[in-house]
Amino acid sequence: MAKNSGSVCVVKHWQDAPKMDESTLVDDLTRHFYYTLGRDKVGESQLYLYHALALTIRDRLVARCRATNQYLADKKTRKAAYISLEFLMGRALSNAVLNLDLEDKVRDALKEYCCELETVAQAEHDAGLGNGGLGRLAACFLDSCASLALPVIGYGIRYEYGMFNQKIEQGHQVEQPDNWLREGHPWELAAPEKAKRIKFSGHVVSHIDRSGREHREWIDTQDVLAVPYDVPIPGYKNEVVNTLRLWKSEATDEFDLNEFNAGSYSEAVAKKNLAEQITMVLYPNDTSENGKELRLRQQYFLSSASLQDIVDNWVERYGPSFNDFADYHVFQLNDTHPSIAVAELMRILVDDYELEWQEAWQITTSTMAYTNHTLLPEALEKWPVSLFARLLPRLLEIIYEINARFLTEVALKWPGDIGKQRALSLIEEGEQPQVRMAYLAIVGSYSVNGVAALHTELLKSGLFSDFYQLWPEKFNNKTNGVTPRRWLSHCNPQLASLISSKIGDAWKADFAKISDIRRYFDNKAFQQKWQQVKLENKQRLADLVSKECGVEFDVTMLFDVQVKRIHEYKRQLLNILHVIHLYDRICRGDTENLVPRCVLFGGKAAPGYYMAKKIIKLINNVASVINQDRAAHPFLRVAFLPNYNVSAMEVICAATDLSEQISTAGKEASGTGNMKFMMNGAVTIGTLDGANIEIRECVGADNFFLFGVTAEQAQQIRQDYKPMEIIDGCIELKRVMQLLESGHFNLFEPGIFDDIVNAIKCPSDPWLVAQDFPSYVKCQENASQAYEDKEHWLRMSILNTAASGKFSSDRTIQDYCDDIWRLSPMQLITAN
Ligand code: 21N
Repeated sequence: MAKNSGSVCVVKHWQDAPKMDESTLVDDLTRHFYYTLGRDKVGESQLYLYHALALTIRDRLVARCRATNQYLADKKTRKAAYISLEFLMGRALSNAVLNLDLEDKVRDALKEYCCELETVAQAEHDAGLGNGGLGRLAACFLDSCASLALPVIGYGIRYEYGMFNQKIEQGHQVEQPDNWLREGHPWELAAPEKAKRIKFSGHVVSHIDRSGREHREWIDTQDVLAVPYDVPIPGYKNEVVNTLRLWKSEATDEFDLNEFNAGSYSEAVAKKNLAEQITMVLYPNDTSENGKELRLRQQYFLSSASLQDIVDNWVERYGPSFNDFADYHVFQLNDTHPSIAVAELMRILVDDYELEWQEAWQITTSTMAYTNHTLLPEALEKWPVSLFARLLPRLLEIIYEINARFLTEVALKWPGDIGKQRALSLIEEGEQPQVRMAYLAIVGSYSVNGVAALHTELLKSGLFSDFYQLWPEKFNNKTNGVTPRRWLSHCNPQLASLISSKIGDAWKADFAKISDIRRYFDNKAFQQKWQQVKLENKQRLADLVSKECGVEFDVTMLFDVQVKRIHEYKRQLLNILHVIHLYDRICRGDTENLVPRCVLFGGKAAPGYYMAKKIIKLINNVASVINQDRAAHPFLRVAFLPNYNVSAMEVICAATDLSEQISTAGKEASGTGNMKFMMNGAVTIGTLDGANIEIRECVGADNFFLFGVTAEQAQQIRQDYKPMEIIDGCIELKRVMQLLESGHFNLFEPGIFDDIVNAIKCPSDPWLVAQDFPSYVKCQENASQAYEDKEHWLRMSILNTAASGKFSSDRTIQDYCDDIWRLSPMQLITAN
């Protein structure tokens, strides 16, 4: 400490980043274990060793984080903020060790404690702050942004409870709270001094100043504090450490003070609860909007805190002048969830900084960019105007103003067409008028993107076609990707080192290079090793399935896997019908060319999604009948793995032979699990949907099992769909339906699958399960025959990995950067 001239004590700037050599790592690990954590016995539990190691690694991250922040403070650079209600991060330790290039040294250091890195790493709880693809995409994007040295900050919510834990009881899903912070979260650093104040409720008053300008003031609000918790995001071997800033809600002090003074202790506490509720729990609804007030509070809380953070930083450094603000900022909205940010930025600029509407709108519409993740109509967010009026009255006024100006533009484009104005209005009229959040996002953004080629085309021709006619230049595609560090290097270390032994390891930072492995697809010795790795990964998964489900998987059998959120459009039902068909063949003795399979399912149903929960129950009942049948044992095993999450996928995707991507064409925006499987050498059985189409283009039609109708055909077929005729015309499906209806899988639970049976037979089944069943069964037979030919399958497997270069999120982020963000990589001077 150096004494300042005054009474303030200034900490001398910490010069030396902690050393990266093994002996310093051991020292730090020991110091954290004994002193930071106050423990003295190793071995009792891996938890404290995990914490000590995490703190040791965190020290190294914090040092680099400071360097990155220093760079950004010294240099006026254009930055992006990725604003998302979800970040499905999974575990952080191994990822940090990998990206800091500390793996060998950490392994050696842990030897002093007789521990394996893998076992210690398993003590970490998954950070499950997301539902599915959208949240995991955000996590992959952060890894890629840091690895490409791009100045990108993530903004999200620090949910106290993340995605629920799923148990299976008597075949039913049971949800349990995910208290992921209970044992501490060593990766975060709170910054209470940077807390922001978020307004809710109250009302708006108007006053005219001396120059005749009207000022709107939002007053008598019930404020909540947003406290930032920063999580470091290390780039891959490049010294960059970016930040994920997660906001926690807290009560403001005046709440307590005022009410304490009035003597109402309990009222004060009750209000504290209301404030702290905002970030208490992640909504687990996945693709369907849920319309709860608390959810809108979360959305505004995140949007306002994040924008205030950026604007405050700007004003601190450059003063309240916004001339070139838009040159230095872009806000990427992860779906419509944070789209209230459009109106909030207007509020900040117009109300807080007194910009003219035109100027503020110019800034807003050159900084906001919106990503759409779904075409499902039930997922389109709408909020009742009445709720907005009560909770966010000033924002509703701003939305009305945006709408009025927008509708004059519509009237110019389509003169006299009142229908167009009604159709495009940000306000849906009706008994209960609603704010259309997607329209707000489109109107307020300079970029609107879909997440796979087909999806973007469908946005332009369907859902958003009027907007596309109005502003074709806004629309663009950014096909999703996943990070090859977590989804190959980390989760499949044996395959990674086999690949690197042939082509070096430059593919980890430049995944286009993975195609170099194609040269070896016909090489016998290489195929041998490839198969050996797959077998060992299959054994690792078999052990997990045995432990969690009590079902024995045989690694010589084909591993057929479908893991993802349970949803009718994803058609887990089609998959289980195929399983029932295989079982029927076994029962009939038709086993001559039956290729033995282990079929694995995993995924969570939204707690209120009745049909999805029925489907879980059906899968479990079918599994239990089949697994108990000795005749089926040599040919078929079926398991439902409870609590599918990021860490489970790390084991699963490395061990899969056949990846099930069987959504009704036109419904899955992209899919990203499909990419993780492909990277790890699984072959896809899939429809022409989402990114499957691009996967098939990359790997070649011969190395992809395609079935089912196209998105276009699906639309046609729905006009005059007759599932009963399909069932009558397909003996296999007829027998499957008979088995289902006979109660074979629910002998003691009569009627429980009636709704499923009826859904399949229903002419208005939007998912066309019966329609695609015959071609699916045929395609599965082709896959089985291909698997029988071991060499053929190995070639396909290698070719899939080799062709997966496009599906790195590094490529995706480079595309965002080139077309939307226009950021320059940071050039950090390396420390050690
Ligand atoms: C997915 F509960 N979209 S997960 C696509 F109200 N949307 O389905 C997938 F809070 N979630 O095809 C694509 O690969 C992936 O995004 C990445 O692009 C998802 C929406 C959602 C809606 C409501 C809620 C939560 C999430 C809730």
